[in-house]
Amino acid sequence: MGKTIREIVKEKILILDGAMGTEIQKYKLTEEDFRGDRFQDIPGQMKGNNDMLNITRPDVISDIYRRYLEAGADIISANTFSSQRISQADYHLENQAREMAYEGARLARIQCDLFSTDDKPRFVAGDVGPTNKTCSMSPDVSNPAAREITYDELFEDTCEQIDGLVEGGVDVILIETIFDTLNCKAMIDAALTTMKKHGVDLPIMVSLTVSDLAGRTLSGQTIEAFLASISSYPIFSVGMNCAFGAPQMKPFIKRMGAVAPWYISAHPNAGLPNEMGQYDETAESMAPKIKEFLDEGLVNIIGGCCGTSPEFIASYNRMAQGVKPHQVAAKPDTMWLSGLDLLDVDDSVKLPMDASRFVNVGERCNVAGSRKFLRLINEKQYEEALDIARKQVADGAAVVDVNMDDGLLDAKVEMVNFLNMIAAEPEIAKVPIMIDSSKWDVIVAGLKCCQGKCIVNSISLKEGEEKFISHARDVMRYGAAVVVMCFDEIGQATTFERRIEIAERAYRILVDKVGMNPLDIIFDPNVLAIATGMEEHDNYAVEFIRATEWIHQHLPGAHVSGGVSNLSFSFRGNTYIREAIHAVFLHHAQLVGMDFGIVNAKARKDYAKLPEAQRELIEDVVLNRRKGAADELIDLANEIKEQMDAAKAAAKTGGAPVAKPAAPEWRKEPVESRLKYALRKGITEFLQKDIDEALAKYPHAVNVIEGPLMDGMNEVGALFGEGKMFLPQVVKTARTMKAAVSILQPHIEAENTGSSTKAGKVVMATVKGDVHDIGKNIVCVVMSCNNFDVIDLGVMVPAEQIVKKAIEEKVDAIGLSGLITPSLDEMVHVAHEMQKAGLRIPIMVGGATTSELHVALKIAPEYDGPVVWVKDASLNAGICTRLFDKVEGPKFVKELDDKYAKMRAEYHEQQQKLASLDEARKNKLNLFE
Ligand code: THG
Repeated sequence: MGKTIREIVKEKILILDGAMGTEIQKYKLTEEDFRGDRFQDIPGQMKGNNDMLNITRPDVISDIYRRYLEAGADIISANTFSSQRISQADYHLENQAREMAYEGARLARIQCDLFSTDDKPRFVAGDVGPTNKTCSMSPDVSNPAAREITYDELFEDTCEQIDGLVEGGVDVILIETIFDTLNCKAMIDAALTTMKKHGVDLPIMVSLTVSDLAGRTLSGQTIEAFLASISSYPIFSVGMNCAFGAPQMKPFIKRMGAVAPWYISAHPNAGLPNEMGQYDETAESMAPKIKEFLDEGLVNIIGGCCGTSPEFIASYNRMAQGVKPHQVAAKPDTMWLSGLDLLDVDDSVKLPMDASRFVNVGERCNVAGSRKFLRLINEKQYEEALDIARKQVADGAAVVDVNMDDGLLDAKVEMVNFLNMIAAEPEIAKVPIMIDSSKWDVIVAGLKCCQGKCIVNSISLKEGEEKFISHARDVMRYGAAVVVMCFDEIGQATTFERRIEIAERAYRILVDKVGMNPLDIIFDPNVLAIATGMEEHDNYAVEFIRATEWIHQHLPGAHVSGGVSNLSFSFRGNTYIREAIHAVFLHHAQLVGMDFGIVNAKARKDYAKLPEAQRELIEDVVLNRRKGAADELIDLANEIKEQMDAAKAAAKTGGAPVAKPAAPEWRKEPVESRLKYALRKGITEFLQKDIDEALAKYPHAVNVIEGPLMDGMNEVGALFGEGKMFLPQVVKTARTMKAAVSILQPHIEAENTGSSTKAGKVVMATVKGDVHDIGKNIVCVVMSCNNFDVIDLGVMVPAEQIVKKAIEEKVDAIGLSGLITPSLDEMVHVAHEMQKAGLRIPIMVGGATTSELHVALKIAPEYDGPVVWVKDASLNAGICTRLFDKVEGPKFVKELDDKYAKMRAEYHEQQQKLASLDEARKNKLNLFE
């Protein structure tokens, strides 16, 4: 038996293969090749469905595998990137997905076995792509809670794919090109579940792709937040693929390698495709860039993505010989949580604990803990409910607790809806979520909505060990941390002894039986109300604090939390005293190891600033230092309340004015700046007021859109381009734009009575052969927000259909989108068909591989109407507005024509220069001939 991949990776750098897609293109296959005999009757186009070739042209796929093996690849990734129902639905081939996965793996197995030797065993990686759908973002701008796919659907379909892969004989599961961590989590879950079913334990490789210079995923997470999200899974390696190119990827791989406790992989593109959709890098030009990864000890596994070929891999293989692999980072010794950002809960400091390490968990998004929140949820005023979450984060909550347990609410529906809404609010979504419910199905439903690493609140032994273990396994399955309440079969622990007895028992089960990381455990030793008038309650806080100290000292790694506001229930209505009690309690509990607390983040008082006498008295009560203190505190509370009520009454009758909170700086700017700012930050609160003001200033309502609002959108586009904003923020600005437009709508309608108020009608499509639609969907959203009537034809749309729809609907323009290289040719084809059909409406072209040069050289010459390359999603609306304008439009078209003519001339001149250099070389003088 040869060595396993787990053994070999310790000895050397493993070589992964290169691109599949760009290799397939070299075989110049036809539609017939893709269809084979079996799939003659399937409607639509089949070409481009690469995974289909596993069934219809196994010879081609085997040949590519063989060539990568010859080049020295240790790992061959099966041609199964899209062998799952979700992607195959675009080709009406859902039911063939599993067969594609199985065949792709089987063919790779055969080739690898042919090449395997004892010295150099070859491995098959079952390749799992991210699908073209995202679990974390809404496809619908007017409904941020909507999802086009759920965790469960993705899980089911990936299970089927991995089932095929395992049966086909893979050695590794490679989940790659991850742009949404929730998709990734569902896929890891599917891999672990399916492997368990088959009784195998294959290594899981995870490979991320970042989509902006800020180093965030498309769904907005930083690299570190992503690592936290997957930190509790048994992963083999983590790394990156695709992205921009090797040099741009390097700093991100470094960041990963510095903290991730797994092997590191990198398989970059051969650079970014050029204006013509080709990859400029050659095996030679890539070599020094890859060499840096090797020399600096950054990787354990190296290979190629789009644009790389067996030649590249052969060169990587040569360079990697004898090079020392990356030294895997130690397991983190701190707790990692995440939202869009990482929350590293550093508990390495020795006692007494530094209070700044204390994690404030905002308590207010709790229908049982806030009357206002309950009312808002009941009345479905979600925007205002979100404000509560946003304010808590602004006030210092590092985690937000969400609880929807109310007899009259459907807690599960409300939890899912609210968490999905939070996901669209970067200012809230940046922090981790604590999912709080006494119903397990509500917690699980919540976990399936969050891409970050959440905290489950809570599990306990109250229903026995079996339930406890099963819940704990779920916590790990969904990659979360957990609050463990000190409850057991007997009931709630109220004494020191019972608290620590339960905590120790739970700890041993979680760590020894379930295999949970102790750092992911937060004990809650029950904060119970004191000063209730019943003597047996007087020692509750003292015993909580003692239990905290014991847990901190005896259960290594574990954290301690508590619902702080419970403590002062006897003083309801007297916020001042309540907060003073909390401050005293937290001071003492923190000193002995309480590092989390569910609190009212806004109302937190500073222990050191309490008046001396008050503090003494409260300390007597909290620490139960003397009899009668509680009664005195009740008297003091009443006194203070009277004083406060009197002060309030005085203020009302013209006494000392109550100071209003100062307006934030940006509110003092002129109205244009305010609108732009609101748009950029996604703040809707002042829109009505500011728009009213702008309406008085501008001659027409539409000027407000064209002026400040469009300026704001352009600014957003620019910031996104520079990596200073990430996608969820951009989507949020689009929603704000929509809100602004809907305020302006009635004014615009009133001004031009009779005429259509729509800015124009546009048909949008991702062209045939391409299934990428995230960019296009954003354009659709931005356009509709700007009052355009948008007809979205979806993905894989043939030219004929685009032309037909454009004529039928009498649209004013069409938008073509594409991400992959072959889409460039398809766009030329669409332009040609539009020309033939006599259309002359503008064509807008956008997407990652498109470029202005390609438009000038290839598309525009096919078509007599205007063809505009649109650099960013946010620019479409502005461009259309200009194009449709009677005065501006023709000017713009003229500018375009001139610009393209110039670009063509320059390009040809350049080509000629190159050609003549070539010629010159051919004609070089050879003295030795
Ligand atoms: N442990 C864990 N989770 C918990 C608790 C705990 N979750 C819920 C609760 N206890 C913590 N959260 C709150 C939230 C609010 C209040 C108390 C605890 C509170 N609210 C005001 C009141 O009832 O007087 C309501 C004020 C209002 O309506 O505005 O005190 O212990 N793991």
